[in-house]
Amino acid sequence: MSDVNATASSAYRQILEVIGSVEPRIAAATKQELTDQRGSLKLIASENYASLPVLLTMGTWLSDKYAEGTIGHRFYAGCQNIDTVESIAAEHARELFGAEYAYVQPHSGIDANLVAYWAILSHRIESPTLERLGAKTVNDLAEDDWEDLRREFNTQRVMGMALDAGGHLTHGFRHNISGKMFQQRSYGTDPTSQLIDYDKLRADAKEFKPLIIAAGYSAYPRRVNFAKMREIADEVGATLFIDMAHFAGLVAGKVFTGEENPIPYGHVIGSTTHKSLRGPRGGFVLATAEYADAVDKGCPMVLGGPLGHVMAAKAVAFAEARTESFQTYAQAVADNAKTLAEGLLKRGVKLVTGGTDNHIVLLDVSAYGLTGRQAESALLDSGVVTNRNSVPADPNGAWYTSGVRIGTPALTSRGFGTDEFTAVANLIADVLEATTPALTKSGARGKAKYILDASVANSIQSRADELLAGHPLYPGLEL
Ligand code: DSN
Repeated sequence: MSDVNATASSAYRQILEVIGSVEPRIAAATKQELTDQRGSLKLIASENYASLPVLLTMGTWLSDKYAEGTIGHRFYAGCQNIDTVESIAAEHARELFGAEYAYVQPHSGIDANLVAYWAILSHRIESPTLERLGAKTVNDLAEDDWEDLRREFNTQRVMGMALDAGGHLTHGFRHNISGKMFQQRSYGTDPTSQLIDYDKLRADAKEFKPLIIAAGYSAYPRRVNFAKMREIADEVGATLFIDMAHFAGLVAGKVFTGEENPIPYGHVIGSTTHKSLRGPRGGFVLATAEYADAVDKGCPMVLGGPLGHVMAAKAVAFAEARTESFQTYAQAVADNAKTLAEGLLKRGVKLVTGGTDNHIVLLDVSAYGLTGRQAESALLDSGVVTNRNSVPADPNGAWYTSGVRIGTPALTSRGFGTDEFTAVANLIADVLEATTPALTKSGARGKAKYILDASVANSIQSRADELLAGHPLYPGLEL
C-alpha cells in the first residue's frame, strides 16, 4: 500500500465517523457505494474512478465561499484564495491541452456547453449589434433594439450529430434548453458504414447555414476528423463548437493527435472532467483568445456561484493528467476498447460501426431479440454495469433502445489490461446468449422484462468477482 493510500485510509475512516455522528444513513450509503463499485464491472463509458487526492480535495471549506464573477473580478469580498485555486486550475488546463484560454467554473458538461453557446452568441451576435448601435452594454440599448436583439438570438441555428448516431442532447435537441434556444438540424451517419458522412454534412451545412456546428459525441465509437469539421465550418461561416466531454482524457493523454485533436480546430470546446479525464465531477471550457472574454462571463451569465472545492480538485486532476503515466493510461483505454470489441465480434455480437477506435463500444443487441433495457438489466444482474443506448435508426426509441453502450476508462483505471477485457467480452456475450425477453400477457415480446436464470447470473458474477479481485479499487483503503 502506498503512503498516500495508507494516509487516505485513515482519513476516510475518520471522515465517515464524523459524518456518521450527524447522519449515520449518509455515512452508510457512502460506504456502501464503495462496496458496490468495488464489486461490479463498471463499464459505463462516461464513468471512471478519480484518484484519492482528487476525491479528498473536494471535501474542504473552499466549498463555503461565494465567488461569483471571474478571477480578480468577483461580486463578493474575500475571494483571494478562490482566485488562487481557479488560476491554478485554469493554468493547468491551458497547458495540458495547449489551449489559448481555459474556464474551469462549469459545474457539469451541460453547463460547460451552455457557457460555450452563450459565448458564441455573445461574440457573433451581441457584440456586433452593440457596436453597430454605438452601445457599450445591453443597458444602453433602447427597448426596441433590445427586443430585436432578443429575437435575433432566437433565430440562430446549430447543426449537431443526431442523437441516435451518438450525439448529445445539448447539441440542439428539444429535450434540452439548446433545442429551445436554437433551430437545429442533425447530421447523421452513413446508413451502411454508420460512420460520419462528411460530404453529406458539408452539403447540409451549406443549405442550413448554421451559426454553430457542434462536433463531438457521447455514444459514437469512432474518432472524428476535426480538421474536416473546421473546414466545413469555415466554408459556411459557422463557429466550430466541439464537445470533448467523453474523450478529454484521450486528448490529454495524446492518443488523439493531428486531425483528431480537437484543440487546434475548435473555436470553443466544452468538456467534463470526470469521464476519461478521471477528475472530479464537473466541466470546463477551452476557447481561442477571440472567444475568451465572452466565455469568461459564464458566471453569473449562465452559471451559479463557482464551486471552489471542485475547481481545486480539477487542478489536482489536471496536474495528474500531465504525467507520463496518464498518457500510458489513456493509450491503454483505447487499446482495451479494441480488445473488448474484438472479443465481442468473435462471439458474434453486432457492434455499431463494426468496432471502435476510441473508448466506446456500442452493442446492437437486437439479434438476441432483446431491447437495450433488457440487456442492461440482465448484465446488471450478473455484476456488469452498463447503460442502454440508441443505435442508428433505432426502432425501440430512446427509452427501451436496441443498444448497450460500454466503455473502458473505469476498468482501465483499476488496472485491467487486454487479458481481462477479453474475459469481460466473454462474460457479456454469455449474458446476452442466456437472456430471453419475457412475453407480455398477449404473448408478444416484452421490452422491459426478461428471463435470465439466476444460477447463470450468479456464475457470471463469480467470474466477474475473480477479475475484480485481481485489481482492487483503491487498494489498501479499508473502512
Ligand atoms: N451523461 C453523459 C454520458 O453518459 O455520456 C452525457 O451527458
